[in-house]
Amino acid sequence: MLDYVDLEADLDEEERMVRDTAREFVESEYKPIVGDHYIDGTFPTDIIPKLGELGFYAPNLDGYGLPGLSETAYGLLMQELEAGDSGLRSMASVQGALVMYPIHAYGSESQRERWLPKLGRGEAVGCFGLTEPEHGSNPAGMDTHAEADRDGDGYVLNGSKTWITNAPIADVAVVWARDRSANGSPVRGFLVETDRDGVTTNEIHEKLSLRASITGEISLQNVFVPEANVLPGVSGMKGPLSCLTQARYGIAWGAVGAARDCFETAREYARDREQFDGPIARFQLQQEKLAEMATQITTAQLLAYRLAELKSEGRLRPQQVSMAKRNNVRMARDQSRIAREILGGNGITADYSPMRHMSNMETVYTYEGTHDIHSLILGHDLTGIAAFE
Ligand code: TGC
Ligand code: FAD
Repeated sequence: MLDYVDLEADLDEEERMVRDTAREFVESEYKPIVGDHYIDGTFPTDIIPKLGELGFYAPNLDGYGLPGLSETAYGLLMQELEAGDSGLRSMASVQGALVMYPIHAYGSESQRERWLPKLGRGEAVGCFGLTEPEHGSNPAGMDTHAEADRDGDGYVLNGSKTWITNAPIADVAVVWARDRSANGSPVRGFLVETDRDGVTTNEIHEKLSLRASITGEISLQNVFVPEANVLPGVSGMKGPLSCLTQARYGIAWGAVGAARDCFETAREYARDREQFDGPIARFQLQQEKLAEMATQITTAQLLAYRLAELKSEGRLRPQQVSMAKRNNVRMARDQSRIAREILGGNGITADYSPMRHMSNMETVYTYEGTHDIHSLILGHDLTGIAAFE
């Protein structure tokens, strides 16, 4: 596997073990089935507990049965899962970074005890409801709101969320809503069990990207949740945005995995495929493509490794994560297309991964903050002038 500047040399035993376990799972159990799931537009839900058994949900958190692995180990895990498919990494990202992280960081003790062990084992599935039909890049404009219940023992939620990964199969949704009963209507996080009266989730079927992942809507109509279901530790947009930083970190690593899988597929194909009486890998035009891919992947990998160092030292800034998400996903989007080119006609089939990765990258380029939004976050950081509006 491509590791051009020998980053492996700096990994400890535990990090190698996590990487190898994930790689082995992806190669032997996931790659053989992903093509069919992609064509059918399904996710293999039977592997959800298996991913839990392997410790793939939030392994960088500790307590509640979670191992507290290093940020590098977590990044390597995301890299290996996305080498399989962005839908597989999404499953782990949403469960770990967007559902378990806020419960761990902002939840009450009883919320943590109730949900973290089950979510960690894959016995329950969570989803993260931030985006709304009219509020995507600007979630602060959200319409979903909570009013104090008349009896004063909870809240009534109304609103709708869309493009929510795993909503149709989730047991619990972390729903971000404006608390109209508090001064200034701050955004709060609510743990909403999906079997509550008034909750409906519909699947979005017409996707041409991230097909091996379940995506849906959440409709909330006069849904009562008790006070005990509110995340007590955070108020304001910092709540959801801090979760996004965790997930974007995983995506910065994951995109490298998808691009690496495209590179390895293209390299092998170029060596095997013969035209004009020899392998196409002997043509300078093809070698230039492989050289550029390897260089782009390696530089993206270096950025991801540096983020891990900063994160483990507690010095990582969200803007640095934006730079890596923006750069590494654009890299994977561009390089997956080049890999597809090297595969010729075969490259458009589900027998090979590059076109699937290329199509997935349209989603990854868009979710967790579009490429444009990350440009603006960086522009703001670099100039001190916000250009969002
Ligand atoms: P702003 O006024 O800038 O900040 C509000 C408060 O939040 C803090 N903050 C952050 N904290 C941690 N991480 C971040 N990335 C943070 N960004 C901001 C900030 O310091 C402030 O704190 P405080 O204490 O002063 O209150 O917030 P804003 O509402 O103006 O945000 C602007 C903007 C455009 C950057 C933000 O809205 C944004 O990032 N928009 C993009 C939306 C987005 O990424 N949506 C993703 C939805 S989830 C998803 O896509 C899951 S895909 C899952 C999968 O399948 O993998
Ligand atoms: P819009 O915000 O409408 O943007 C449309 C275009 O306008 C984009 O090109 C954007 O870059 C540009 N634009 C917007 N604002 C500006 C600006 N200020 N300056 C310049 N250009 C701008 N969300 C969740 O909450 N939970 C999930 O689990 C989840 N999973 C997803 C899964 C999939 C498959 C997809 C596709 C999306 C998912 N999302 C999820 C939603 C995702 O985060 C949003 O799609 C994303 O934030 C963009 O919002 P939007 O689609 O409404 O686009």
